[in-house]
Amino acid sequence: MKNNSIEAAKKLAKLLQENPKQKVIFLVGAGISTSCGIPDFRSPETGLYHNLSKLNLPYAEAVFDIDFFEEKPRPFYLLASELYPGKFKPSRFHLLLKLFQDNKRLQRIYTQNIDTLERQAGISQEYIIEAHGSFAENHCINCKKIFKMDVFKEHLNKYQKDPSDKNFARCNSCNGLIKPNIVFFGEDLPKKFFTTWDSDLETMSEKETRPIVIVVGTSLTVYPFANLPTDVQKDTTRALISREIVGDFKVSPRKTDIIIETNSDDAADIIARELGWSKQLNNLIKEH
Ligand code: CNA
Repeated sequence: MKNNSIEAAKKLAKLLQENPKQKVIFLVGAGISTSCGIPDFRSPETGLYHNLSKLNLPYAEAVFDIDFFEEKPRPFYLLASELYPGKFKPSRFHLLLKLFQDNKRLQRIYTQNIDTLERQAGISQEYIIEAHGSFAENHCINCKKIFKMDVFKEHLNKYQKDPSDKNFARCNSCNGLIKPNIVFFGEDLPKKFFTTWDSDLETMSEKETRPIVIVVGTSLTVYPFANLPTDVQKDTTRALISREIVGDFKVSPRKTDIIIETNSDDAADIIARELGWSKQLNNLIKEH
C-alpha cells in the first residue's frame, strides 16, 4: 500500500476520532466483495463482463437487459449462479461496516451489491439500502406476481446440475418468466432508495448531524447511484476507498476529499487499528 494512501486512511480515522458523535454513510459496490471470491463487473481479466464474453452476448450489459432476458434467460442464470447468496463469507471490509454499527457510528450503507453480504455480516436491515435489489424475492416479468426466493433457486439448482436444461422458472398464472427482484437496466430502483437518500441529505445541512460519506469499491458508472457522491453537500467530507479514482472524485474533485487508493480490506485494517477496533475486527473475523 502506498504511503499517501496509508496517510489518507489515518487522516480519515483521525477525523472520526476527533468528532465522536459524527456518523458515516457508506456508498459501496462490487469491489468490497471481490476478496470474498465474487468477481466485480469491470475489473480487466477477472470481472464478470470479461468472463461473460464467452457467452456471445451482443454486449456485456445485455445480461441485465429485461428484453434480452425475456428472449434468452440462460446468460442470467450463469451470472446468478456466480453471485447467488449463501456460498460466500463477508470480507474484512464488511466486518468493519458491522463495527461502525456496533460502535454507534453508522448512519447508512447504500449498496449496489446483490450478494447480501452486508446482512450476513450482521448489519441490521434499518441501516442497509439495497439500491439494486436482491435475490430475496422474485416476480413474474409479465403479470408481476410475487414469488418466494426458492422458486427461482430451484431452477438455478437444476441449471447448475445440467446447464443444457431448457426449463426456466415460470409463473403458474401466466407462464411468464420469473426473475429475482434485482434491478435490471431500465427498471426502477426501490422507492426506499430515493426517500432515504433525501432524508440523509437533510442531515448534511446541519453541523450537528452532518455525516462523513465514504465511497468504496465502485466504478461509479451505474446511474442513478453514481450521482450520490455528486449530491453530497460541499460542507460534508467525502472519502474514496478504491483501487482507482472514479466518478465525481475524478471529474470534480473537492479540496476536502480524502482519497485512499487501495484494496478495501487493507484500508479496513488501518481504519480499525487507528480507531482502536483491531481486536473487535479480529474477533468478528474468527466468528465468520
Ligand atoms: P464495477 O463496475 O465492477 O466496479 C468495481 C470497482 O471496484 C472498480 O472500480 C474496481 O477497480 C474496484 N475494486 C475492485 N476490487 C476492489 C477491492 N478489493 N478494493 C477496492 N476497490 C476494488 O462494480 P460497481 O459496483 O461499481 O457496479 C455496479 C453494479 C455491479 C451493480 O449493479 C451490482 O449489482 C453489480 N455487481 C454486484 C456484485 C455483488 O453483488 N458482489 C458483483 C458484480 C457486480
